[in-house]
Amino acid sequence: MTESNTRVVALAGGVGGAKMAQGLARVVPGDALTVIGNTADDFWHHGLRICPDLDTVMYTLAGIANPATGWGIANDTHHTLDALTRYGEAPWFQVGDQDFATHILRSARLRADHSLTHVTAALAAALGVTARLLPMTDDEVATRVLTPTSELDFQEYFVARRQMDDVIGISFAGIDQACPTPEVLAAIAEAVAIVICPSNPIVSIGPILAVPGLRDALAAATAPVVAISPIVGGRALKGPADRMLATLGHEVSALGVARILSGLVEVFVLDEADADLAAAVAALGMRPVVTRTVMGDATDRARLASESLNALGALGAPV
Ligand code: FO1
Repeated sequence: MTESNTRVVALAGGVGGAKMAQGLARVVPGDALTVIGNTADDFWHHGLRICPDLDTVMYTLAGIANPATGWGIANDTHHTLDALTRYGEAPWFQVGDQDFATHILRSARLRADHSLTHVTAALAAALGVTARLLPMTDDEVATRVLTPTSELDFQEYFVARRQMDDVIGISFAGIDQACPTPEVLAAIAEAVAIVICPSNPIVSIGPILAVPGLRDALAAATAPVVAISPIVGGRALKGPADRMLATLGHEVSALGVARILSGLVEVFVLDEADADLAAAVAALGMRPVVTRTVMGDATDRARLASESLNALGALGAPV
């Protein structure tokens, strides 16, 4: 179906990134696909290190993600959360019992001085994931959300307060000291195609690009870059990206996303609903590709993946 030496790197956030990664995994065999995941949503909770975006991608690639939410594990139970609640803990962050196992093992191994890269690879392999899943960095980075009244931890904003606050600023604590891993740099250097998944450009792709050296590595890569818009018809398919773009002063459209990524991207994929923006995208120096970007089932995800890669000429023959 594809050339055996096709090495594809995808930058991904949570649910949208995971769907795209699943599509890519259908057309790029085994470890020829590397997914670099956002870790700035990660946090410590009940003494455990939780990595929501890495886990969302991992569970999706393993075929065990909860289809209703996109995150967590399908048919998981919540006995542990219920027991924690009995002890007086507020159950604002819904971790299922099987999901807890992931966080318990990851935390134990991190405390035993394994790197997040190493731990993630082991967990993903145990779940049968053949694509390589890499955290953007092994260092702790934390997205902080500035609202008109306070500064919030990311999950406090996203989950506990249900994204109700206006976001007037975003920062990534720890980012200046964070290093891209050798694995991330090697994957980018060796790639034949780089895909920026349809994830929130501010808080999912933003932190990945903010890791010192990572943007330069992408610019220096020989592989062309394709980005897929997470905004369709002026609205985010999932999550608060549209409202965030607005309150941070960006245009709330696929063109607004293209502007954020300009200088980094050769091909920009936008939805048929936004075909009228193609000329403005082209004026930014990117080749626009107009197609159906709303991903339904696995076949749909694979179609969008192969169209995106074909637009870069990354696949030997159309798939
Ligand atoms: N998102 C929610 O909206 N509510 C939750 O209770 C929740 C729990 C959760 C547990 C594990 C996990 O890996 C992800 C979880 N998410 C939850 C999703 C996640 O926090 C966000 O979607 C991402 O951080 C944004 O990409």
